[in-house]
Amino acid sequence: MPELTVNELSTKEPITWCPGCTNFAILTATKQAIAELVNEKAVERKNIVQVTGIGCHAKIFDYLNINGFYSLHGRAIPIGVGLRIANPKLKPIVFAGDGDALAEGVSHYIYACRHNTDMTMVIHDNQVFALTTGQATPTTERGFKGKTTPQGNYENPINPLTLALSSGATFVARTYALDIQKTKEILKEAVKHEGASVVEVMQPCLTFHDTRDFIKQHLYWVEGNNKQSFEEAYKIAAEWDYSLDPKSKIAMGIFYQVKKPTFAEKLGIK
Ligand SMILES: Cc1ncc(C[n+]2csc(CCOP(=O)(O)OP(=O)(O)O)c2C)c(N)n1
Ligand SMILES: [Mg+2]
Repeated sequence: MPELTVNELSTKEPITWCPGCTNFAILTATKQAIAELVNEKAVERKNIVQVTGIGCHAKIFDYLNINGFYSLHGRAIPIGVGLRIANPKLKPIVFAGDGDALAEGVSHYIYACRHNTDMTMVIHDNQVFALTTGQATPTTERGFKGKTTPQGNYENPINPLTLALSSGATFVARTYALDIQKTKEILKEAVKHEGASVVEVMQPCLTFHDTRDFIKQHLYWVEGNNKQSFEEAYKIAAEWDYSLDPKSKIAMGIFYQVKKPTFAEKLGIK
């Protein structure tokens, strides 16, 4: 079989993200990750299924040339669970927004982690509802002025990674969209992992929540840590409270990876 190229994973659809959108970087990292996984025979192209919700992130569906299911806002995760259970050969990659996965879809997020469903959840975290033009989501910092919070967001953010860990996810990572190489590597490990993989990709929205400078200045990479320790992973994941506090330290990398029975294994259908 000839090598699968990144070009073959592209479509001819005109891309409607804003110029410079950090989703372009996620698309590039994803195409590179899939090409390498297929060429390394870790997974067959026909078995990778992308599932998206609705939002700016979900437009990736039109630009990524693999099988897929373009679902509803807040419902990408249960579609991924259903695909994995109905056809155990499939490797779903769910692309969900922070609004998608943590507001309307949060019960599905918790349960996919709790069941340890063998699939990858890529959370495009721009800390805003972008497609609907700039409202606060569960990860938006306190004080953010948007269309639904003109006097400033009065809630504290939900941390998607401590939530994933405490719900039972067995692979938990955070990355920065504009580091395409690191994002590609983490996505590959997430897809290879057997169990519920959560990859939070910080992807500042240039139009409604542009935190590029803040995130770049405050991030650091966790390398070679003890990925088996739940307590250590929880501590690293909880370090940043999603605020724009100048003292913030934003850990990036794979925080946790353990092997536990998957949903399909527990159901005896693998
Ligand atoms: C069932 C349903 N609820 C709400 C909406 C409205 N809606 C569409 S996109 C969107 C915001 C998406 O935000 P997020 O998931 O963070 O993705 P982003 O656009 O930031 O990538 C909302 C609320 C919808 N289309 N369908
Ligand atoms: Mg969003």
